[in-house]
Amino acid sequence: MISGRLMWKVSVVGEPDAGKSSLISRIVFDSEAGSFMGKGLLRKKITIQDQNRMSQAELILQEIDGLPENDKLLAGSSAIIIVVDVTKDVNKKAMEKFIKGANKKALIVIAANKIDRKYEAVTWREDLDPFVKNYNLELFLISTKIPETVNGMIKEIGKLLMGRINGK
Ligand SMILES: Nc1nc2c(ncn2[C@@H]2O[C@H](COP(=O)(O)OP(=O)(O)O)[C@@H](O)[C@H]2O)c(=O)[nH]1
Ligand SMILES: [Mg+2]
Repeated sequence: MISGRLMWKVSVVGEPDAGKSSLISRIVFDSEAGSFMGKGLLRKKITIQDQNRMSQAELILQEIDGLPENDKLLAGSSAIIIVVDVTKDVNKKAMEKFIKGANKKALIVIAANKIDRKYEAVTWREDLDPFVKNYNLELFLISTKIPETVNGMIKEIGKLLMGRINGK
Protein backbone atom coordinates (compact mmCIF):
# COMPACT_ATOMS: atom_id res chain seq x y z
CA MET A 1 0.00 0.00 0.00
CA ILE A 2 1.15 3.49 -0.73
CA SER A 3 0.29 6.16 1.75
CA GLY A 4 1.06 9.83 1.83
CA ARG A 5 1.29 12.09 -1.12
CA LEU A 6 3.09 11.14 -4.30
CA MET A 7 5.02 13.93 -5.95
CA TRP A 8 6.83 13.50 -9.19
CA LYS A 9 9.14 16.07 -10.68
CA VAL A 10 8.73 16.12 -14.44
CA SER A 11 11.29 17.98 -16.52
CA VAL A 12 10.19 19.14 -19.95
CA VAL A 13 13.18 19.64 -22.23
CA GLY A 14 13.71 20.32 -25.92
CA GLU A 15 14.74 22.90 -28.46
CA PRO A 16 13.30 26.40 -28.31
CA ASP A 17 9.85 26.53 -29.95
CA ALA A 18 9.34 22.77 -29.74
CA GLY A 19 6.24 23.46 -27.65
CA LYS A 20 7.38 22.92 -24.05
CA SER A 21 5.54 25.92 -22.59
CA SER A 22 2.45 25.03 -24.59
CA LEU A 23 2.61 21.47 -23.31
CA ILE A 24 2.94 22.53 -19.68
CA SER A 25 0.13 25.02 -20.20
CA ARG A 26 -2.09 22.30 -21.62
CA ILE A 27 -1.31 19.96 -18.75
CA VAL A 28 -1.74 22.50 -15.97
CA PHE A 29 -4.36 24.96 -17.25
CA ASP A 30 -5.88 23.03 -20.14
CA SER A 31 -5.20 26.06 -22.27
CA GLU A 32 -3.10 26.88 -25.29
CA ALA A 33 -1.28 29.97 -24.09
CA GLY A 34 2.22 29.21 -22.94
CA SER A 35 2.87 32.60 -21.39
CA PHE A 36 3.23 31.61 -17.78
CA MET A 37 6.97 31.88 -17.48
CA GLY A 38 8.17 33.48 -14.32
CA LYS A 39 5.55 31.78 -12.23
CA GLY A 40 8.02 29.18 -11.08
CA LEU A 41 7.21 25.52 -10.97
CA LEU A 42 3.74 24.51 -11.94
CA ARG A 43 1.85 21.68 -10.37
CA LYS A 44 -0.85 19.36 -11.59
CA LYS A 45 -2.74 16.78 -9.60
CA ILE A 46 -3.49 13.63 -11.51
CA THR A 47 -5.51 10.53 -10.83
CA ILE A 48 -4.07 7.21 -11.86
CA GLN A 49 -6.35 4.34 -12.66
CA ASP A 50 -4.24 1.25 -12.34
CA GLN A 51 -6.14 -2.02 -12.49
CA ASN A 52 -8.60 -1.85 -9.59
CA ARG A 53 -6.94 0.96 -7.77
CA MET A 54 -7.16 4.73 -8.01
CA SER A 55 -4.23 6.77 -6.84
CA GLN A 56 -3.51 10.47 -6.65
CA ALA A 57 -0.22 12.07 -7.50
CA GLU A 58 1.08 15.53 -8.10
CA LEU A 59 3.28 16.43 -11.04
CA ILE A 60 5.72 19.27 -10.56
CA LEU A 61 6.57 20.55 -14.00
CA GLN A 62 9.78 22.24 -14.93
CA GLU A 63 10.67 23.63 -18.35
CA ILE A 64 14.26 23.57 -19.53
CA ASP A 65 15.36 24.97 -22.90
CA GLY A 66 17.61 22.70 -24.91
CA LEU A 67 18.96 19.28 -24.01
CA PRO A 68 21.03 19.99 -20.93
CA GLU A 69 23.98 17.77 -20.21
CA ASN A 70 24.81 17.02 -16.63
CA ASP A 71 22.38 19.65 -15.61
CA LYS A 72 21.69 19.86 -11.93
CA LEU A 73 18.22 21.07 -12.84
CA LEU A 74 17.39 17.58 -14.01
CA ALA A 75 18.35 16.00 -10.72
CA GLY A 76 15.51 14.29 -8.96
CA SER A 77 13.31 14.10 -12.04
CA SER A 78 11.01 11.12 -12.01
CA ALA A 79 10.28 11.70 -15.66
CA ILE A 80 11.89 13.65 -18.47
CA ILE A 81 9.75 14.61 -21.43
CA ILE A 82 11.77 15.43 -24.54
CA VAL A 83 9.58 17.59 -26.74
CA VAL A 84 10.36 17.29 -30.45
CA ASP A 85 8.79 19.48 -33.13
CA VAL A 86 7.82 17.14 -35.98
CA THR A 87 7.89 20.02 -38.47
CA LYS A 88 11.64 20.37 -37.92
CA ASP A 89 14.61 18.10 -38.33
CA VAL A 90 15.60 16.38 -35.14
CA ASN A 91 19.24 16.51 -34.10
CA LYS A 92 19.69 12.80 -33.53
CA LYS A 93 23.25 13.06 -32.27
CA ALA A 94 22.32 15.61 -29.62
CA MET A 95 19.32 13.56 -28.62
CA GLU A 96 21.31 10.36 -28.29
CA LYS A 97 23.94 12.13 -26.21
CA PHE A 98 21.29 13.57 -23.94
CA ILE A 99 19.53 10.25 -23.45
CA LYS A 100 22.78 8.48 -22.70
CA GLY A 101 23.73 11.11 -20.15
CA ALA A 102 20.35 11.31 -18.46
CA ASN A 103 19.69 9.64 -15.14
CA LYS A 104 18.91 6.01 -15.76
CA LYS A 105 16.29 6.07 -13.04
CA ALA A 106 14.14 8.65 -14.77
CA LEU A 107 11.36 7.63 -17.11
CA ILE A 108 12.28 9.17 -20.45
CA VAL A 109 9.52 10.03 -22.84
CA ILE A 110 9.67 11.52 -26.31
CA ALA A 111 6.71 13.75 -27.11
CA ALA A 112 6.65 14.24 -30.87
CA ASN A 113 4.66 17.46 -30.96
CA LYS A 114 2.64 19.45 -33.52
CA ILE A 115 1.04 16.44 -35.17
CA ASP A 116 -1.81 18.78 -36.12
CA ARG A 117 0.70 19.93 -38.74
CA LYS A 118 1.65 16.44 -39.84
CA TYR A 119 1.27 17.39 -43.50
CA GLU A 120 4.35 19.57 -42.88
CA ALA A 121 6.21 16.95 -40.90
CA VAL A 122 9.85 16.23 -41.60
CA THR A 123 10.39 14.06 -38.54
CA TRP A 124 8.43 10.83 -38.51
CA ARG A 125 7.82 7.98 -36.15
CA GLU A 126 10.46 6.01 -38.08
CA ASP A 127 13.07 8.64 -37.17
CA LEU A 128 12.29 8.32 -33.48
CA ASP A 129 11.64 4.59 -33.23
CA PRO A 130 15.35 3.70 -32.99
CA PHE A 131 15.57 5.71 -29.76
CA VAL A 132 12.53 3.95 -28.41
CA LYS A 133 14.01 0.54 -29.15
CA ASN A 134 17.64 1.18 -28.22
CA TYR A 135 16.98 3.03 -25.01
CA ASN A 136 13.65 1.58 -23.99
CA LEU A 137 11.82 4.90 -24.07
CA GLU A 138 8.21 5.80 -24.60
CA LEU A 139 7.06 7.71 -27.65
CA PHE A 140 3.86 9.73 -27.90
CA LEU A 141 2.61 11.64 -30.90
CA ILE A 142 0.90 14.75 -29.58
CA SER A 143 -0.35 18.20 -30.38
CA THR A 144 -0.72 20.73 -27.61
CA LYS A 145 -3.72 21.96 -29.61
CA ILE A 146 -5.42 18.56 -29.37
CA PRO A 147 -6.12 18.07 -25.65
CA GLU A 148 -6.84 14.31 -25.89
CA THR A 149 -3.34 13.62 -27.15
CA VAL A 150 -1.77 15.37 -24.16
CA ASN A 151 -4.20 13.87 -21.66
CA GLY A 152 -3.51 10.42 -23.05
CA MET A 153 0.22 10.87 -22.65
CA ILE A 154 -0.10 12.15 -19.09
CA LYS A 155 -2.35 9.26 -18.11
CA GLU A 156 0.18 6.82 -19.48
CA ILE A 157 3.11 8.55 -17.77
CA GLY A 158 1.18 8.37 -14.49
CA LYS A 159 0.63 4.64 -14.95
CA LEU A 160 4.25 4.04 -15.85
CA LEU A 161 5.55 5.98 -12.86
CA MET A 162 3.14 4.18 -10.58
CA GLY A 163 4.25 0.88 -12.07
CA ARG A 164 7.84 1.72 -11.24
CA ILE A 165 6.93 2.33 -7.61
CA ASN A 166 5.10 -0.96 -7.52
CA GLY A 167 8.10 -2.67 -9.02
CA LYS A 168 6.48 -3.70 -12.28
N1 LIG B 1 0.57 23.93 -34.71
C1 LIG B 1 1.05 23.76 -33.47
N2 LIG B 1 1.76 24.73 -32.91
C2 LIG B 1 2.24 24.52 -31.66
C3 LIG B 1 2.00 23.32 -30.96
N3 LIG B 1 2.62 23.40 -29.76
C4 LIG B 1 3.20 24.60 -29.71
N4 LIG B 1 2.97 25.29 -30.87
C5 LIG B 1 3.44 26.64 -31.21
O1 LIG B 1 4.86 26.61 -31.29
C6 LIG B 1 5.41 27.85 -30.83
C7 LIG B 1 6.40 27.58 -29.70
O2 LIG B 1 5.69 27.06 -28.58
P1 LIG B 1 6.26 27.17 -27.12
O3 LIG B 1 5.34 26.39 -26.27
O4 LIG B 1 6.51 28.59 -26.74
O5 LIG B 1 7.66 26.41 -27.28
P2 LIG B 1 8.87 26.32 -26.24
O6 LIG B 1 9.88 27.32 -26.70
O7 LIG B 1 9.40 24.93 -26.41
O8 LIG B 1 8.35 26.59 -24.88
C8 LIG B 1 4.22 28.69 -30.39
O9 LIG B 1 3.89 29.55 -31.45
C9 LIG B 1 3.12 27.67 -30.16
O10 LIG B 1 1.83 28.21 -30.35
C10 LIG B 1 1.23 22.30 -31.60
O11 LIG B 1 0.98 21.20 -31.08
N5 LIG B 1 0.78 22.58 -32.85
MG1 LIG C 1 8.96 27.99 -23.48
